[in-house]
Amino acid sequence: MSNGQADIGLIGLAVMGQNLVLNMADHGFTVAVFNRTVSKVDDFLANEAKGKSIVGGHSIEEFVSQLKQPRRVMLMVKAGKPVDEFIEHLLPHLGAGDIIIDGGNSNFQDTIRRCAYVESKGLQYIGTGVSGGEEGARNGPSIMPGGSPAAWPHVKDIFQAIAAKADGEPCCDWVGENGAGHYVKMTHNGIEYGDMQLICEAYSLLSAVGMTAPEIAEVFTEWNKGELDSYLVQITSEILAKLDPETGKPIVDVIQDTAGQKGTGKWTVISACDLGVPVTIIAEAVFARCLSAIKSERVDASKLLKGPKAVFRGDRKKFIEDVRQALYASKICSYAQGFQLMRAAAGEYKWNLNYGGIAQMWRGGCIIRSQFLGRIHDAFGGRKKVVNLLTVPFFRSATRKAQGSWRRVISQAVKLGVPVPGFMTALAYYDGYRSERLPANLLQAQRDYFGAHTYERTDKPAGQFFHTNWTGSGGSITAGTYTV
Ligand code: NBP
Repeated sequence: MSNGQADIGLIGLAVMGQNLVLNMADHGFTVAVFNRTVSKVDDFLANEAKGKSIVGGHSIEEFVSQLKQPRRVMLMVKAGKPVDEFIEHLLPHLGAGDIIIDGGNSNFQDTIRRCAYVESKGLQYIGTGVSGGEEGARNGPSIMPGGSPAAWPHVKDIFQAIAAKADGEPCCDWVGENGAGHYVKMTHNGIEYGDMQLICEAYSLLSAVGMTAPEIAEVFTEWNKGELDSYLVQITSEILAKLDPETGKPIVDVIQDTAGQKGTGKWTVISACDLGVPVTIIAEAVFARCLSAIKSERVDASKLLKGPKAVFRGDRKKFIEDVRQALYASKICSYAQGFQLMRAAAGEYKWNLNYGGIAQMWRGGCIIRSQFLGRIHDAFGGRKKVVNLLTVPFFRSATRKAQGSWRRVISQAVKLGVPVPGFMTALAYYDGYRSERLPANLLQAQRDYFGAHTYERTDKPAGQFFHTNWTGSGGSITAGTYTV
């Protein structure tokens, strides 16, 4: 192949990069590749890429010379410093209008900074979320691009061709300016943490009433046929059914109960705190992983701290249905919180997010893909303004139907001493969100008592602030108002 013919270049030949390149080649695009460890370029060309429309460079210069103009260079490298380093290596070899795309799990704040920097050099920048892991990258991921709007028409055909499809529509569309794509991907990952935690709590409750992993696998298989139909429920049933070839036991029973995390859930919660949005289910999911990680402390504490002696004596079949409803209602709350978070971020960072479009992007290819996202897509149809998904008729009726079960499950968990932080915080959010009056009146009084922070009154217009001289000795001086 002659130089300058590749439609796109990709740097970073690890699991995601290689599979994306093969996916692009399958869709008729010519792809140039490069990697820090250059020997991986030759290995790839000689093996997986053999006979396909894929070329390789042994230096950045050679790689760039293989690209059509405007040059499109996608980075699929480890998030963080490697992205900044590659941008610096690339800039001297690229020109006005060329496009640098970061497809890794970068922090959206880094993407905002990099987008401004690359644009200041006369180039275009895209920060895009890519979800679906190895399998998604190969056969159709969910792709969430944001950055320089003028770059989108130049990558749209490639991205939409390689993306997953749901009802024939690509799970990829333009998200918004600068860090919007990576923000939406971060929120996706946060929601993924929530979904996984809620599923684990359902499994934990069913185990606590005496069910074995293969029995619970069957329950998940059934659940996957209804409202909970999703990739994560499907793989959960497969995981629970799998036996360990060494011991013959269910493999989940021999896997250590300490969870890892790479940080996108934590970023979601940090952003939620910054924006003042209660994403309590994702927060509990992050903290549940933290609690799981202190295994040796838990082992010691298990010998010291006693729980209830209760055993389950109810109807197991009814309980299984109650758990299903509790899982469904909690999941609705988690997505309601996630979309509230994106709405607040859109206001803060001036992004014009299309929430129905985001639900569509998540319907296929990614880890949280589900039938349920189709309902969310419909709820936002035609860019309908939705303050909170909980108030949409479909979800209102679903939570109303589920709440008896939800409350019974949590009561049972408390009686049995089974931790279900996700279910509990979801219900607390539901009850809090539907409360016309919360005990924050007392909280404001406390703040005013010790810090003269003032309060508003129910019988006076909002925006007027009052202070009480609670002890008779504090005087009428008030503290400056601050938020958070
Ligand atoms: P990794 O995140 O493991 O990154 C490997 C690539 O980064 C290799 O090309 C490696 O080059 C390069 N690299 C590293 Br490591 N340090 C570097 C440095 N200091 N300078 C330059 N290059 C460096 O690969 P991955 O799992 O394919 O993920 C790629 C991106 O996609 C990441 O941001 C990841 O978070 C994101 N992502 C991953 C998944 C997944 O399921 N794995 C899913 C969705 C998104 P080398 O070959 O020379 O070491």
